[in-house]
Amino acid sequence: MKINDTIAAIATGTGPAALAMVRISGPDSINIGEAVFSGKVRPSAMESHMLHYGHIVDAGGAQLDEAMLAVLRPPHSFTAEEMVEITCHGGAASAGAVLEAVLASGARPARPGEFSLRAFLNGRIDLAQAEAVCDIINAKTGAAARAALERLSGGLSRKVAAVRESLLDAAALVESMIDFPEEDIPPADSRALVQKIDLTESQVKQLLKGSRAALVLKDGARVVIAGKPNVGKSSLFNMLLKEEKAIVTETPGTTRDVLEGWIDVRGIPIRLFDTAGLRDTLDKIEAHGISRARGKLEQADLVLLVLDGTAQITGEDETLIAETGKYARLVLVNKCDGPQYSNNKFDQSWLRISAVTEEGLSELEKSLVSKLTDGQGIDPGAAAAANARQVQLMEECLKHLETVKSSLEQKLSYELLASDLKAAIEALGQITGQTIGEDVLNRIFEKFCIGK
Ligand SMILES: Nc1nc2c(ncn2[C@@H]2O[C@H](COP(=O)(O)OP(=O)(O)OP(=O)(O)O)[C@@H](O)[C@H]2O)c(=O)[nH]1
Ligand SMILES: [Mg+2]
Repeated sequence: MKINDTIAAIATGTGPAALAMVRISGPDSINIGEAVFSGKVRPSAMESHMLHYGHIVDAGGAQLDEAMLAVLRPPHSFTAEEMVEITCHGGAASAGAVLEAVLASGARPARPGEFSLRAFLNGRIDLAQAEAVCDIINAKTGAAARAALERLSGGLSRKVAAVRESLLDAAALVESMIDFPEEDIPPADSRALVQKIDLTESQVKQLLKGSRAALVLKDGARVVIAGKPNVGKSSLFNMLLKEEKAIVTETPGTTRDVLEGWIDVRGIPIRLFDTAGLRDTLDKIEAHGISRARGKLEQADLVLLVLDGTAQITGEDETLIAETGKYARLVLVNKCDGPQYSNNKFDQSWLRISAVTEEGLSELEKSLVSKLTDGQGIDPGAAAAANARQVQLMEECLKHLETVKSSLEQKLSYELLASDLKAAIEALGQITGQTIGEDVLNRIFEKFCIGK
């Protein structure tokens, strides 16, 4: 991919804001800055990374906005190219007018993710780091942002590169064996090869093992509260949301529509749903709500089935306990603050909570994290595959390593082994982008936002 033009975009979000930024990257950046900026210092004479006050003007010299301009000289810029950043007033009109002036002076509108693509193509960051840039922008909790920042600073890339290096060593060893008959190969070399393959396999497995936690941190999870009417679903929803969003009354069948809200549970962004109590009903509106509730259950990453500990467990509860068994779920016995109905038989694993006194909240949070991460817990510093592409490539790498191992066991030819080893190395290379096609790159970067 050749880069020889200059791109520009508004890098900040839409809507009213104090400030906005227009970003320019490419060989004409400073020339364009000269054309649109009027201030004490000309952009071509500016020191790198220093802000200068002035005005943005159109081709006729009319002032469009007050602004600060910085020149970022290569290679010390985000794209490693010559860049200019103009900070102007926020809101659609001002930044739009500045961008128009920049485009009129010769820049081309940037495509989504094109600044990051250039940073990647110019070797400033690798592909896993570029993906992390996107993850930081989309992070919904502090822990998710920290995990993405760790990937941007190369946490995952370094691990992947180290494994790839080991495999390259193994490949060199195999190449050296190809020309020799089996009996001439020192047993120590064969052992070293097996050891290297085993070690890399366990390292890749480790990176995959943490992926469930990394993915849930990045993408969040859908958690649906369900149960029969009046067990305290909406009270639990409000408690977790820390807001009286749902109507709570002592009348069964209060909630009709599905309600939702975002919560942060120990770093995991959770989209929480409150639903209508599940029961047989002749009420047409309630029946609509119940069918919506069932629809939500189908899409849930985790179901919180709520029971009422102060009342006798009914056939309706039993049916729901059986029915929701097919989902990932936690069963919660609510109202543990009240007088408990003594003849109920509850499973040991069911959590006792109170949506009124918040008893059991900490246990509930702990169980939520554990369920959603397959018992891994959340560690923003841990390196792990953090998107479907990385997971797929690591799985591909493992598949090839398995073949290498079975070829070794069956004493098949080293040529065959070398080609599987190469495929494993290539899969890892695609994670960081060392070996990757243009079409794949375009597919990855088009998911980014404009200006990044
Ligand atoms: N003592 C006690 N009462 C609770 C608790 N949780 C809910 N309640 C009461 O139980 C009643 C029903 O609560 P809701 O939260 O509306 O129950 P729901 O499951 O959403 O009910 P529907 O929307 O009708 O399906 C209300 O009177 C609540 O105040 C709890 O933990 N302890
Ligand atoms: Mg309710």
